[in-house]
Amino acid sequence: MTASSLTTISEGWSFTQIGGGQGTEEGEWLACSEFPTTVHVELLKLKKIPDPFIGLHEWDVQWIGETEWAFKNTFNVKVSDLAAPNVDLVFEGVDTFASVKLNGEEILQTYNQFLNYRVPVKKLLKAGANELTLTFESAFYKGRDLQKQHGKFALWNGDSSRLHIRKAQYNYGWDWGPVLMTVGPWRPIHLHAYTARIASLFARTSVSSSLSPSLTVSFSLSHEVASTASVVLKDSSGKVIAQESKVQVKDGEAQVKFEVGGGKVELWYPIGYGKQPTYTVEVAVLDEQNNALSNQTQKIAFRRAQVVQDELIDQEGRTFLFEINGIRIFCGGSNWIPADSFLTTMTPERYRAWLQLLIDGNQNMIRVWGGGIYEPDIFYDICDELGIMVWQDFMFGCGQYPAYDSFVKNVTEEAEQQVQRLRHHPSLVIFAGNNEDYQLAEANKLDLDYSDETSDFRKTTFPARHIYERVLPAAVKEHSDIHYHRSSPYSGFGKVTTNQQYGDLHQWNVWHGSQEPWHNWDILAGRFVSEFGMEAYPDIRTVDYWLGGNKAERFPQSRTMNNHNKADGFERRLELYLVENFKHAFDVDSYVYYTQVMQAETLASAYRLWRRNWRGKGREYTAGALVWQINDCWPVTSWAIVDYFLRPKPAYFTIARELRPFTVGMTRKEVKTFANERSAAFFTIETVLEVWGTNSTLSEKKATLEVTAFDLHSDWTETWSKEVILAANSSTELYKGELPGQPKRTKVSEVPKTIIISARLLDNGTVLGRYSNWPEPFKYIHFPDVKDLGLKITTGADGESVELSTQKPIKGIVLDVDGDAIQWSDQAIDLVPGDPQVIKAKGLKGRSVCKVRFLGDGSA
Ligand code: BMA
Repeated sequence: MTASSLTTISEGWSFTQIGGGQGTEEGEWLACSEFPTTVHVELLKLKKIPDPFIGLHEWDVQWIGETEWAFKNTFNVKVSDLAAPNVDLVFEGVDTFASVKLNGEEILQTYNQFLNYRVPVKKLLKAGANELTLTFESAFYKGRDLQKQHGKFALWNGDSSRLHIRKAQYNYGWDWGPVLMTVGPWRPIHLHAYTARIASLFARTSVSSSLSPSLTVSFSLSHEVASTASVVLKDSSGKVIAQESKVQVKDGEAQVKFEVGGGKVELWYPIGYGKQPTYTVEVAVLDEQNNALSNQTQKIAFRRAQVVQDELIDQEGRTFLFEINGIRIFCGGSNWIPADSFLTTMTPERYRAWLQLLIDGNQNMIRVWGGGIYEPDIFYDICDELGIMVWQDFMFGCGQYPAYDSFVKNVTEEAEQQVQRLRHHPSLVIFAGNNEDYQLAEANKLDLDYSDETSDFRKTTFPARHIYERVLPAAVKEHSDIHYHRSSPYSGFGKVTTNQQYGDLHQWNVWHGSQEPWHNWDILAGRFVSEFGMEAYPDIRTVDYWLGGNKAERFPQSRTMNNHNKADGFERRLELYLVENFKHAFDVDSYVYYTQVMQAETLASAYRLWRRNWRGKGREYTAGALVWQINDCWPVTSWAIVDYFLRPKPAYFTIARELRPFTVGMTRKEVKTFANERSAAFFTIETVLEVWGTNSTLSEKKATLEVTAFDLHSDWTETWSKEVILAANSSTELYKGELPGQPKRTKVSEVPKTIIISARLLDNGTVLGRYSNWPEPFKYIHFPDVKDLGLKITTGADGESVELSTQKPIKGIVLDVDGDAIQWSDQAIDLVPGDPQVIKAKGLKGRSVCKVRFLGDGSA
């Protein structure tokens, strides 16, 4: 018998537009430059279309999504392959509706971008040249047809026909993304010859409440063949931890249980709480003559992951928190959207660069949002390796999805495949049914009675409850041990999705909704805030990319700028938050700066205030904050904290400061006390300062809290310090009292002084954390003359760092140079006298910093 052989068909592909048209001549087959691939990517490389990321060109390529395309390949089959009892074609992913023909005969019709297809083709193959063609229909037209047949349903973002199509939903356009309907064989295609193959492998790790690990490996074969197997568990250095050979495969199935307790394996921890040891399970199936039939290797790890929903002390509701290996962890992280409109251009290096940004930014969780894709294996592999926890949505977003039979069958297959593909990743700690579909149902008053768990939801106006409450949880339960949550957000306990006491919350009342000031984040808190955000322009270089040299359009209100912001009412909203808070200029460079500082302030204060709510066991009032969003899929102004070209916005750094292991936070509030009940004219206003610290480590930390007050308009300062103990894995209140330097006021016309409070946590001189609190709104501040500030920026002797020092407090310093962007270690820096800061500047190469922006830099 033959061992299996897997050949990837990646060379010699060509493509054509059926019937010819705008891009190609009829019958003209163009060579593909790479494979897997999609049409836009190829046409762009051939310069047959303009770059849709520049100017208004997004709209010049819409015809591609409403045209038919074909891809073909002639591949060689060896006589030895044909000798195998089974030969299959394996399609790892097809986008989306293709008729697949082998030597002229249709072997497959694809219907779901997220599916993997395997087709037995031995009978149709011949030795030598064989021809494979994939002919694609327009997914958009297909969706319109299905919509006509089954109904038009409610949604936010995109075209309603998307609800019928199992294709990345953001392709239809989103409030941060262009309409780019990709088409083509977007994942590899292989020819697989074999006798029997391992059809499913489940290396089921489990860790008990006493943290004792166990491992059960089960697998099944595609065909029953008399065989035995060897199963080996190795550590990452290749050392064998446990093994069993001559495992009998009965009825095509086998199971092995390994004893891995007693220190044989180490547990996997999220970043900040321990190491990320991984192991491999190697299964080798042998026939009776001991010839290899099939091998499979899977990387695994041991960890206990739970979502804890316990009652709370002193507050209503329940926790929604992640406990890993018995440790309750505050999750500070990001939401993730697909990192490109053209997914085949994503490389492992780009994935790594993105995920490394999370680590460098002190983040520990990423949510793969439901309007994108189930990411490729490499994404989860890197998360496993780096210790990033993954929140995985199923791919449904912002819609009233249908649940007719063929649709349910389609998504059942998808869920089963994806759960089986992803379940072994230790990083994956939760599956959620969809993004905001319950919220949409509430907003649209669809049939949604949370107390009804038994009806046939398919007969209601919210049919997809059938999918989220039956189909998906069943798939997750049958094929994995991962926690299932019905939606993001979902409160549970009969509460609506906007409930702040139960479940997770998307807090959009800053920006969307009631457009609250960001200063209200504490009032707006939830048990786990899985989305919240604020927009800002990207790096000016990114803006210049999409302008494509069009100088006439280089102003914030231009048509081109507007096409590169897809959010409803974005001009009003950006300006609302700017005008309420900043005296600002409106030239494009200034608009980039002010929107970025505004975003940086908004987002940092959310993390600061919500981390304060992590108050120790039983008092985990807020257990997570995931910013909407870390990334972009094209060059755009959006809520992203890092732009399409991986250039961080200042908010990325201010969030990183709030997620350090130790931080110090402050609020100032004005407390007005009237002389008596009847009076409106007689009162005192006291400015109250509150200071707290946080500590994400598992041991308490002794530190010195140093508080210094400055008056922006005099030389007065005051400083005090005290020894404090930061409780382990929680926040600790450190001070509450009068704000130094600000006497009580008795009249509103008595303008408060511009007192800046700088607080630092010190550990024998090392700064563990720092934060400055400025009076707000910033727009009221009279900033000193730039020449009187005494700001010094000196390039370090290493040429790759700068030291900043000042004679007067300065807020929101953003540094830049001409030419290529520098990799800074910090931005939106608040600087005070006596506390110089050194910022790393990779790529500076000894130059001096020539662009410095800050509040009061004379631009406004
Ligand atoms: C959320 C997301 C996205 C959207 C974002 C910004 O609710 O789930 O659908 O892009 O808001 O509006």
